[in-house]
Amino acid sequence: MKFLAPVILTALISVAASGSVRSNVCPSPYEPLDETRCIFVDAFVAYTWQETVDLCKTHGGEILMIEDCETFALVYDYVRSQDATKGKHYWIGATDEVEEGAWKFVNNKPTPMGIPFWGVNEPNNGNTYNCAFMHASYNHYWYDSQCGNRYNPICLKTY
Ligand SMILES: [Ca+2]
Repeated sequence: MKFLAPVILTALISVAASGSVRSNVCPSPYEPLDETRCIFVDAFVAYTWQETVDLCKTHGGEILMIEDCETFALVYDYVRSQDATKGKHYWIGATDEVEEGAWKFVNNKPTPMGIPFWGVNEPNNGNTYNCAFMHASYNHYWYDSQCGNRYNPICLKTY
């Protein structure tokens, strides 16, 4: 058994690795995020919030919506692990344009508030800051901003 263990371990690792390689099912320009979702990050062209919503629809997906910690961690790791992407601000598909302080995603679900999603005391800029983005200088925690600012887009698409 002492000599068998590494063989079994190697076999398990190769099964796990082949199970996670799903690049063939995410259409370009998307790459795999996890077992059910593809991600597209454009680190080179900045858009307004509404332009980002429209861009993602054009690419058959939706502007980034983060409804749980696991998704935040996956997106965070994806963005922070690449030199081209880690220094940029990214729009999130959350807005309080309709009712000040009532943050909702573009799919109309409520946006999670507080830790570990938003920056300290965010969102805090009232009626003129109605769109959310991930702030590159603050560990990509969420901040409110003017929707007409230009930040980089992240789109998600289910397989
Ligand atoms: Ca607001």
